[in-house]
Amino acid sequence: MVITVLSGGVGAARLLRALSGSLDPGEITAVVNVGDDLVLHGLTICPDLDTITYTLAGLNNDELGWGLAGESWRVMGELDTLGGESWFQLGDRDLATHLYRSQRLAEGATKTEVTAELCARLGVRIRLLPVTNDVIATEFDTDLGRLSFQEYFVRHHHDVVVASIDVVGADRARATPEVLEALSSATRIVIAPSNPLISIEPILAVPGVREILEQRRNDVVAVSPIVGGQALKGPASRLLAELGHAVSCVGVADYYGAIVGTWIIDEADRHEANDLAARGARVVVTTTVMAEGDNARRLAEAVLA
Ligand code: FO1
Repeated sequence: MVITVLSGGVGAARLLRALSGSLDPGEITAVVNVGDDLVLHGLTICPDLDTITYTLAGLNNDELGWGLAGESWRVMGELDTLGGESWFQLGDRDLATHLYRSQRLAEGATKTEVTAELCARLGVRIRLLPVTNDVIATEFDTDLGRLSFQEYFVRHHHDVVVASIDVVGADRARATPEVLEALSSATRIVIAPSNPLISIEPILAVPGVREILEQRRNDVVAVSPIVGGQALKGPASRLLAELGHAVSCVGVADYYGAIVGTWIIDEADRHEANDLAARGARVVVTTTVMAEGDNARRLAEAVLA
């Protein structure tokens, strides 16, 4: 079985790690969101790619949920002294990744190539593919005006009212040939339990991606990011509500539209199974909270079953 997983950050990283316990990592590809990417201090930073890379390499900082374990912050301290921008924290170890990536991009390498190089160096065997090598940027219209992704997420702690979200540049972006091939040839396409509006949407918004999922709906399995009527982490619940969607598995299913053949939902949301089935999807009920005990393995088995 060859599987391709549409992936945001932490939730996707945990699912990929669980899947690699049940399947040869060489048979797993992650198509990763790059709408959160930013250029800061002249460096290109790719948070979702790095969260997945570090998690699969066993180097992730579990306390923070981003960055590297055993991190130190001396460069940020100096930058702060100099009056530089220090609201987006880049650890000393993490900075090496951004330096390496930025230098390679300046030499003409693509994001896809740099990602493969970083994964090879860190021993990550799952193939990580940025959805596009073009620049796309998720932006928010808020009650504080237009905000970039990380201004919204980190600087304002996603604590502002959002009127709309745009993935700037997505309509002109080209999915890489590797991404189109991974989606077309996979036995199964999985949508990770990442934020539908800000992690999965920037992937679906790149021309060609949604169309493949529509055509292959029977082979698409989505893991619900909603458990017990709310998102486990981050602003998904609040954003769904603010943008007029139900905060439920059905709300996410209606947002995605006709691209999901099978929904995997948590026991806590079992009462939604009939409504999901009425939308033409098969429904599998299991325990989806991967931070707890044996659940990650059980979830991986459900995805692969
Ligand atoms: N998240 C924070 O809450 N504060 C930070 O200072 C921060 C820095 C950071 C640096 C590198 C990186 O790869 C991720 C970082 N994140 C930080 C996480 C990131 O903002 C979000 O988790 C993702 O973009 C959302 O998926």
